[in-house]
Amino acid sequence: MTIRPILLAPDPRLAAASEPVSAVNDEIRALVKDMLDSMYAADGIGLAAIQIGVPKRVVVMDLGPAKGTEGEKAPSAPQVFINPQITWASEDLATAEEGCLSVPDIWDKVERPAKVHVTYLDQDGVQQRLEADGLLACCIQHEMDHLQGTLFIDHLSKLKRSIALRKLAKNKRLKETG
Ligand code: K1U
Ligand code: ZN
Repeated sequence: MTIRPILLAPDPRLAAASEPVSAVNDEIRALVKDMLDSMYAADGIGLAAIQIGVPKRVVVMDLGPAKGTEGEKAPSAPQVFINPQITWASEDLATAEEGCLSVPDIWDKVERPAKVHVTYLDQDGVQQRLEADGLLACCIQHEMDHLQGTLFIDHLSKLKRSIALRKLAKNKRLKETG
């Protein structure tokens, strides 16, 4: 198991666009495994490759029910999206509370299309299609934003975003000084 450190805002690498994967090979499958290990270790439900410093268009998610013993979350329904593209987004919008492993301890409401259709490659390089609504639609759009260098706090008002960044900096200082 390889748990890689997760980049934290305002790391400039999180603001860069990621490159498409040219071939789904063992190197990409090893990246996917590290991403899943890192996501589960951080108690997340999604992760984009750039969050562990790899600027490739790869996303993992697991919205499965929490399993395991003593409150421990076990892997339940991992999903892997390579070169995902949104092919359709509904006009109707949904608002949901979002968090981000790269923006720890900050949650806020974000409005996005309620439903999306997504095409992507799976780990065997086979083209797949997903119709998503609810948390799945919210999470895949959040993760695909990462591939464009966008964080959920970029969807907030200027004031809310600067409050979030100040809170992040304060939390970082507190962690460093104990
Ligand atoms: O991109 C990320 O950093 C992952 C992010 C995904 C996400 C969450 C909520 C709405 C949209 C997208 C997270 O996983 S944040 C952590 C999280 O969801 C969580 C953590 C502990 C307990 C329960 C949930
Ligand atoms: Zn995120």
